[in-house]
Amino acid sequence: MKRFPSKFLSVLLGTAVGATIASSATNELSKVMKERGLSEIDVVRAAKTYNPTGVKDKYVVFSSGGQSGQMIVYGVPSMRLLKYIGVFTPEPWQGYGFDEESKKVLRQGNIRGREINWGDTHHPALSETDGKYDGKWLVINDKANPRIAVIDLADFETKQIVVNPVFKSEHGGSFFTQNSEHILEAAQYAAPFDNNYHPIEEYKEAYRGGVTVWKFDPKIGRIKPKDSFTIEMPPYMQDLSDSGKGISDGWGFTNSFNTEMYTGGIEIGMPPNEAGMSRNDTDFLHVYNWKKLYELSKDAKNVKIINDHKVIPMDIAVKNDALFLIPEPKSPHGVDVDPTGQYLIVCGKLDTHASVYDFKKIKKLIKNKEYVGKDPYGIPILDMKKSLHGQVELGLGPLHNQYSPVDGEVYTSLYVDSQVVKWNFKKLKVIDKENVHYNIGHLAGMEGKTADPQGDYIIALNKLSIDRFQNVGPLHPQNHQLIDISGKTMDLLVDMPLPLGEPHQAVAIRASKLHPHVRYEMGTNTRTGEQHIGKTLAGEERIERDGKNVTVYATLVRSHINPERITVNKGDKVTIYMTNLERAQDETHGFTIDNYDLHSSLEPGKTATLKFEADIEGVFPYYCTEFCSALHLEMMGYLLVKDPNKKYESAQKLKMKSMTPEELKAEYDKTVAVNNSTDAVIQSVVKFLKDNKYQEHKVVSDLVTDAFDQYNQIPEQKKKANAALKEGDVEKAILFENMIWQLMVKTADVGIRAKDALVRVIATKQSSSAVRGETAFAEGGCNGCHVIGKVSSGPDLTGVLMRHENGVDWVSRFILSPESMYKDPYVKAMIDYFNLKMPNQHMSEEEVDDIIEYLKWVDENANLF
Ligand code: CUK
Ligand code: CUA
Repeated sequence: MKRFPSKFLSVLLGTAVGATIASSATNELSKVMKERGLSEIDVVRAAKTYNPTGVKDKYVVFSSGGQSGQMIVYGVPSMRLLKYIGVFTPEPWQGYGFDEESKKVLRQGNIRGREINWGDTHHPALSETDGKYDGKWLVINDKANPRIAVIDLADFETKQIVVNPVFKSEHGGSFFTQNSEHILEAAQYAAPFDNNYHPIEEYKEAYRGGVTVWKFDPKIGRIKPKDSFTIEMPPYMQDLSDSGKGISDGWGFTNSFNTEMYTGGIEIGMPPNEAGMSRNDTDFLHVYNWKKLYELSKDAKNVKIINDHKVIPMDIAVKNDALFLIPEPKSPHGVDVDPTGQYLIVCGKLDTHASVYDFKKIKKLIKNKEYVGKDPYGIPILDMKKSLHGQVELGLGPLHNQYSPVDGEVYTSLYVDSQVVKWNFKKLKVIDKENVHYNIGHLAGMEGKTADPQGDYIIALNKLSIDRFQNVGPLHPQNHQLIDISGKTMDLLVDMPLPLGEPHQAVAIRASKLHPHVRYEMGTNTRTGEQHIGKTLAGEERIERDGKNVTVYATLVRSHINPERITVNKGDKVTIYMTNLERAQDETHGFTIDNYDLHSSLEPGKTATLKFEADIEGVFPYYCTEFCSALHLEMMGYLLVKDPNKKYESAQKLKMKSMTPEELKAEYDKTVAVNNSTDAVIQSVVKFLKDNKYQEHKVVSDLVTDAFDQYNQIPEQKKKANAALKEGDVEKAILFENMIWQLMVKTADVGIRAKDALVRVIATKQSSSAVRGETAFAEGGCNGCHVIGKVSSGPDLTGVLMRHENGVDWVSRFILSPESMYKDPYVKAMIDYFNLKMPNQHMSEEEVDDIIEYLKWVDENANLF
């Protein structure tokens, strides 16, 4: 046997593992490494990110979807994609923007009456309690069309979009305050607050920047626009922001650029914006007391109403000591408050330094009214040097920061250098640098901007992916790189291409903090959380007509849509309420009508509405769009639209030969017999489940509940079958018996899943060798003839090791070289009985050892098969 030359494998495999197992795995591993050209460190990195099937991630990342106007959800450390969430953009899979309920949410994002169907999402934020993530709500901004959306983490659906009433673009959003009472949103490109024309020459007088302080109700997860206000600010281009926490709670911080108030004009021979907007050595950090301003905003005399929205003018804010400016190195980008709230780090794209401001110093200057001057709008300016804790040279193009659980440690992205730098902002010392691929923007730490950063990993959100992935054309995917920060120095583990827009920022939360539900209460309008007016239970399905308005109350359940025919007149206005009656997990049904540009996704318990005008005559199939069951294709019906002004000739009825009464009776008997034997199988599964106390295991008992949901519908169908039989309608009785069989199949389907799940929980744990053995058994095709627990085209292997003297030896020899044993009297008898010879599958010795381990495990749990 070949030995792997290095020691690291024994570390990898754990010292407790037996030598044989280790050496066989070692062999395999060294083969794979050679074939794929992997180094030892590659394998270690792979092991740090690999999730075996069924194993879940420790962290969940919510990434902005950039220009897709969506959100991207993925896991860390596996970097496996979990979901896209439709936010500012219609998303057909989720029915988002196609059913009435979600359309209502999407259309809240209309601006001045215009439908907007995309967004430039930048900064997601998770709701906080005491500065720590609570896993309840997620918000994200749209830079292009200044809006903020709220997503409910109970179901990962978008519930609200609010348009900023005064900004024309924004960027410094969205940032939750430490108890999610408010969300800060700063403008980007200064513009008039009203919606009128103002010549660019009046830039300084009529154009404005600002920060909107949205009121948020963390109990219901909605922004309250009426209770929100905007702080007017000079037409400096406000940029990223952060809200204070701990000792700076109540305060907000917003960077800016273009304090030059330059307005460009290449077309008239002026130098371009990029030159004029970066002329000054410093720009201004805005420091404001949003808490005080919020109280002030409640009094009408402190606010101007613009576009139906409260605005606190600059002079009111200044008069109340609630708005200040501090110089900061030119063209800054990120401002990030540390976990205690005392320090804020400002990074400038054009400065190699990070500037660490000390809020205690800032507060003292404010208290003593120690100003170095005022800006042209009368806002007091604090001394930069006296506000600073210090500055550190980090490298070229520092942008954004994420904190570590180690006191004073922070990670900063270097855009130009394409590096992540780890440094200490208290001691003002650089500790470590890690190269990443080209042009990192944000970086995402694990809860790295909360009061409770977790460390472990950091993700570099790179702008370019040149040469990293398979070329998919000139538009490249983004590249998120996972970095292990648990050691002394950083270690880049893996790249993940993100194929959906340019995500600027991502936030990561411990998976254990998320508790989304798997089903809705029956008849829920999921976008409002309320009972839906169209909620329809089994037996309540109907079609109502009121003049030209047709309302359909429909249900969906495996595997039919009720009703299955909807006939309307051309020109009718049709409303279809659909309720998914399923209680079983993951039993979503989709619903569409061909040619109508409609789609809905109905998760268990959800009610949604499709509305349309039946404006063209014809026959339109409708169907379920999720492959939900074996009879999914049959889950369909017809919308028939007829023209009331037309006469239709009925087609000649085709004369079909019908069955004789004897034939019908025979078919009926056969159907009933099949049902009876299917029921016997179900009963045996039920007995097994009961004998093994399935109720004690939540996963199993949930499945059993799902199974009985199906099974309990049988008596109703049986009644109908018997009634039909009594009336002499054997044809109909057969169809109802068939329905019973469908219900039985669905019951058995879940029931067997429950049985498997139960076996998995109660069986003894498989050794890693037995696990490999089971795989070898399957991959070698052994299960083609040998079904554990059953005689099929080969003998049952339960107990095989005990059937023969020196069973282990005997079985090993037989697998390795069956031909040599065909003459053995026992083997000969078996060959005669099954009329089949055990073939040589050319297994290796290791595989045979593993299979033996697997068979031992089978014997230990023989009672379960
Ligand atoms: S911004 Cu894109 S890299 Cu919008 Cu936060 Cu800095
Ligand atoms: Cu329901 Cu397919």
